[in-house]
Amino acid sequence: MQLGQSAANASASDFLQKIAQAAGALQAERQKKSIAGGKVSGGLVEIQELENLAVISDLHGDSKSLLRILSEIRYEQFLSNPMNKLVFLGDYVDRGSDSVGVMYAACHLKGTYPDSVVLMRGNHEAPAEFPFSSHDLPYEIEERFGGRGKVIHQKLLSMFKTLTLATVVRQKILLVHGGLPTEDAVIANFRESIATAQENHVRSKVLEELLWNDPRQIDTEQGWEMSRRGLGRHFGSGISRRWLLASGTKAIVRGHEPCQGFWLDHGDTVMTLFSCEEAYPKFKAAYLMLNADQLDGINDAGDLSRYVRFPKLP
Ligand SMILES: [Mn+2]
Repeated sequence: MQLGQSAANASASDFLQKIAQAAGALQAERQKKSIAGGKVSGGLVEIQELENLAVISDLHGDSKSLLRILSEIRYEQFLSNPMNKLVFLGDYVDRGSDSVGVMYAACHLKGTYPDSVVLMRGNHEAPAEFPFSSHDLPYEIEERFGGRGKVIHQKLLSMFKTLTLATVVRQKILLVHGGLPTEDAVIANFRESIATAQENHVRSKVLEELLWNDPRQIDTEQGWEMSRRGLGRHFGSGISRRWLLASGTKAIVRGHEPCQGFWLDHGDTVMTLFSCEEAYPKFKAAYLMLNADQLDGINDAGDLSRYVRFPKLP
């Protein structure tokens, strides 16, 4: 595919140009407070009107899986319609062999089709205050671009601050990278909490929880426990139910954990979706693809599972 070749041959200047275009598109939609068919409030995107929805989850530097999925959805045609939406759940980089290729493609898509593409933030695109591993992106950039690697990395870190933190699609689906924040006040005031999570990330846990939390069976009264990851929390089904009520949606879709393409939790209210294989050869890559009528028929994450697709091997 041409996009794959452009990414593979990109010079430092080419990559910087793609990053600048994506950053410009992200800033513009925040200033305008809108995207075709929906609105933008800081880190929160709410899409009301759309024709088709595709969701791609963690890629972790697996550009082959990304290009296969893009080719299956015939992305140039798909994204040329601003009412078709392609949402990325974050974790573009680290672990796989081609973080630069995946990041280049993601920036190209957002810069070229700003109304059709939602780029969400994963914990591998976290602010510098959160130490995490493995983080090989800076080394891959330096190896490929040498002396210009530092400025490329700086520009990426600054663009990461404006990636979307949660997406609500039509009173049906709530999309996050990791999971749902657990504090009562955050759930009660979820729009404002998500909209400002990046700006407040040092004094509040909302950003950390969105990027790191995992769904688990939890028996404690408070409905959550500390995560073994060292950052974030495990949230129980009570938290999931309260988020569905607060946001008026039917299903939560998140990435963050490898699985056989997808996995359901919390009585079919939460779907984990995963889109890479290279760094996780025991698991399968998958993506979601459905139209607005199919979306309107959804009553839980179990209903969504019939729209999970597994990209065919070449
Ligand atoms: Mn993750």
